[in-house]
Amino acid sequence: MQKNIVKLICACFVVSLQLACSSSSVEPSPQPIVVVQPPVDDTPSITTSELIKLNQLGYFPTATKIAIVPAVDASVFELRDSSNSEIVYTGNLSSSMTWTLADDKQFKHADFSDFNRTGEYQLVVSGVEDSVSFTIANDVYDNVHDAALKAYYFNRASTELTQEFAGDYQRPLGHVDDRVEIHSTAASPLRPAGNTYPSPKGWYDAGDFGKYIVNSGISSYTLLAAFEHFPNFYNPRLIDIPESSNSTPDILDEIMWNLEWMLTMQDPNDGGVYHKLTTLDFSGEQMPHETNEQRYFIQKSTAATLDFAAVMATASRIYADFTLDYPGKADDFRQAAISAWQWAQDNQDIIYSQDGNGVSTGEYGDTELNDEFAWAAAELFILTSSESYKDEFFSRNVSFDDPAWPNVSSLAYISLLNNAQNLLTDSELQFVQDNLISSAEETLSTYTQSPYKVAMRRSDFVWGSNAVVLNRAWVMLEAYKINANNEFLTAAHGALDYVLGRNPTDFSFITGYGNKTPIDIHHRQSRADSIDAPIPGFIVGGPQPGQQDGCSYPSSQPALSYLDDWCSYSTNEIAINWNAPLVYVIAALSNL
Ligand code: G3I
Ligand code: 9MR
Repeated sequence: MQKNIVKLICACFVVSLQLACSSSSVEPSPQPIVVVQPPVDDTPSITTSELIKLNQLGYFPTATKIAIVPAVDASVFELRDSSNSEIVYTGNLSSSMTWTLADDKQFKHADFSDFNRTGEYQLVVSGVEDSVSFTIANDVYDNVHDAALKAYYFNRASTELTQEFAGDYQRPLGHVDDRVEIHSTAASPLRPAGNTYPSPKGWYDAGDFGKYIVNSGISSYTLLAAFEHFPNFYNPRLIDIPESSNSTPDILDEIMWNLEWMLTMQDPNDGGVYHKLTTLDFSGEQMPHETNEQRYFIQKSTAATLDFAAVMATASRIYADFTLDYPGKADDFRQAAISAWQWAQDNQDIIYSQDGNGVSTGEYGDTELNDEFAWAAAELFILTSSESYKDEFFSRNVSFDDPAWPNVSSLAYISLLNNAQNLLTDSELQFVQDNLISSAEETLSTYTQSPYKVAMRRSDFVWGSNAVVLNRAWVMLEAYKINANNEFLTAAHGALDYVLGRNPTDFSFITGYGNKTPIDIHHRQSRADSIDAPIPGFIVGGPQPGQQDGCSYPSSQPALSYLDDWCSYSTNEIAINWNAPLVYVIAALSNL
């Protein structure tokens, strides 16, 4: 106790010195007081087992930097240089607050936003274990960004992962997908049930080995948007994949692996697109090459066909600049998009449902297709400049909903804002901007009012909640492009801080990045290989109270209902549509 009092007096002295200094200066003080004196004793008695929650990787120098500190008696905090324990900054803790989505436990904020010197630091508060060591630097997220992108390579189907590119995670060739069977639900006169066709490549959807068009659609689009919006960031960027030596940016090589598969999901006879390519049931805890169940093309659907059309139209405009490595692809994508659109016009309401069809892999069922029509129309308008597609977009009159696999209206808005400003009338552009901004402002107000500084409401804690956090951040970043209000950037940054550790579970949710990260993820390769650590760079689904897997959770609270266990496929699986906004958000925060 005595030690704590000495420490507190010391810290208070520094705080008052700092206040005195800054109030006497005319200009705002650019840098806080530096005190070189080490504390008298740096092993305070710990009065709580709760940890300090902050971004375990760290922060950009100019970012808003808020840590969540359990509500101990202390009223001040210190930042110490990790290399020599020198106190480099002190500040006052906020008053106590609670978050109803996390058990109403009390906590305080430690805000060190105005400390912007690069280095390695720890946050120290009397009565709590010192925080993990974190970095303040401009390149603090470079490695996690590259790992999140490289994760797609690790989820490639139909290929061997060699030691050269996969290191310890090398694995033999699996899922060649050269003889995929037409399922009875997918039969047509020219492609009857039982016939087989090749459908190689693509990314495994998640921890399972299925390949699903709806989810591939939003995932591919989000990565394409990252490249299209930030080409200078991606042009020189290498992630060490087999195509790294060609002249195309690696991100586009990686996406091409999936686009080439998507093309094979279209029936060339009519333009319709199969909903998914999977086995009838999920496979066991096996490596890709150990599985041998028959895989099927399963039912054409309007949602899959429209998502396919949108992605193909987007890809056509982007790969038109990369004909050296990908000659003819932009034309193939364009044709594929147009014929898919045509099929959807003739088949406006073919919903995929697996009620009674004997298939139990992921459903990705969606009954509301206005947004899919609007998205495909917007991308085809951008590609062709044809007014009929524009009219279709506006006639669908879709509200702006945050990006998610069943809600793709926002993707149409985002493409129109980034690519069609010259093709729209002033009032059309205004309509598009207003819709995005009003949705973004609601999210911003959730952020502003959030005691945990994350723009999440109770209803946002669904399967894949971490991607909800990040997709909402993406919307903040699009809003910032329209209206350079720094609060949008701060809210987007808050989302990254949340998934990297400033959340009530104490986990950084990205495998291999942070001090406490998911180990036992629901990912078949990571489960079935003989390596303890999971493949790095994957973000897990995250907390949500549904607990659909029936595992034993530590809490039923929305933001605490998370389990780092293979059992927990509803919170601890990984998925391609969850990594994509992580990639986008880091790219955008690094460039805006
Ligand atoms: O549509 C309803 C909505 O009306 C309601 O308000 C809301 C309340 O929770 O639920 C909505 O349905 C949810 C649906 O996703 C759409 O968001 C379901 O409850 C929820 O269980 C469902 O979860 C999906 C899950 O598969 C189970 O089908 C996830 O979004 C989806 O990401 C996940 O995807 C799986 C694939 O099927 C298979 N591969 C792995 C992948 C990741 O786990
Ligand atoms: O492993 C499957 C996972 O990839 C899916 O996302 C999840 C939900 O569809 O289902 C998992 O498979 C489980 C199955 O649905 C029920 N039995 C247990 C399986 C996991 O061990």
